[in-house]
Amino acid sequence: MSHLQLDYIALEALDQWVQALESKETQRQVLGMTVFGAPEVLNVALPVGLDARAWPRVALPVLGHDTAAWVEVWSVPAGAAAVEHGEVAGVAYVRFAELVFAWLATPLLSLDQGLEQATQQTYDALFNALDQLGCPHPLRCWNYLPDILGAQQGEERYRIFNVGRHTSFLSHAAMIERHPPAACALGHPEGLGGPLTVYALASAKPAQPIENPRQMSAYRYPPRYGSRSPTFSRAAVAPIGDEEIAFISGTASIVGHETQHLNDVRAQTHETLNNIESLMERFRVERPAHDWQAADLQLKVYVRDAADLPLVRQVIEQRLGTAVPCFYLQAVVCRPDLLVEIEATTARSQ
Ligand code: 3EB
Repeated sequence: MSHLQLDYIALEALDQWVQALESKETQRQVLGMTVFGAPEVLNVALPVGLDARAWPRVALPVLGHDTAAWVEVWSVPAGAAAVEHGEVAGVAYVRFAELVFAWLATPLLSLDQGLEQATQQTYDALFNALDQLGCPHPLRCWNYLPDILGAQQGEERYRIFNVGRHTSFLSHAAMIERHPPAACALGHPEGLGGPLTVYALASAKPAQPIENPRQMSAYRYPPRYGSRSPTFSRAAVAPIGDEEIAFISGTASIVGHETQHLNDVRAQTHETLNNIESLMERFRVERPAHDWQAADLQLKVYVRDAADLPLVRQVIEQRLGTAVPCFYLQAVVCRPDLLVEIEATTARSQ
């Protein structure tokens, strides 16, 4: 039985699905979940027992599937002990053995409120909470913010976010041992808002970062992408229980540091998959005990324009087949010329 498992469940099926998950036969329990859907579903009550924890809810529309929301569910075995949940310094968490799912949503009262400071405070709070919980190693961070490409005092908001995040990472450099986690940073589509939402998986044991030889490491990007570089690794492999789990960061059509295939969503999807395949090759070299294959991934795909979904899906199915679980959301990628971004993990059920 896999130690950490990821499933995407349609909101309407969540109640029954969780009951089956917790049944005698399956004996698993929810470590954490995040709801992704159109804004009107984000206030919907979740099944009793799950609702109390105020899980992160992110206003990104579901694409290509007849559900109001995808619920991203991380689960762990129930056998050894029950998960423990609580809050430290404004950060909500669920802990199980050496693993923590933690989240916080920082309200941005107006779009010109100091995003840099809000981001820095969010990450400071997260890092301090993880440290107090004895799981100081973030494996994977997810970031969602409104109007990511908008400008504030002449500066792009994603770049302002990067300054705040960078500052916080620097002041916790000893804790994270200069290995940034795998990550992604996405914006709500135009007209949709929300707080700055950050959630993370963290561990008592550090992950090994994996970089992609086809891409410059993001933490080395030249200043033309902002005064402070984005702090994330292209991928990370984490020892969890007796398994190794791969977390592939948001991956896009970037070679070196430059966007490829302007205005060509089909070619951008191919290039993104080239980058993911290249990372899988690095996994095979650096962690040869495991046979890392793209077919074992499950994908969360962010498409900027809903109308591009059929082309993106066609390329993914052509390259990886139809058996790879694939979940599509509409989101704004953090460069205006990027049309698609794909994140992936190997934490699959079965
Ligand atoms: C890139 O490769 C595309 O800022 O955390 C991908 C993954 C991207 C994570 C982040 C940004 C982030 O630069 C964007």
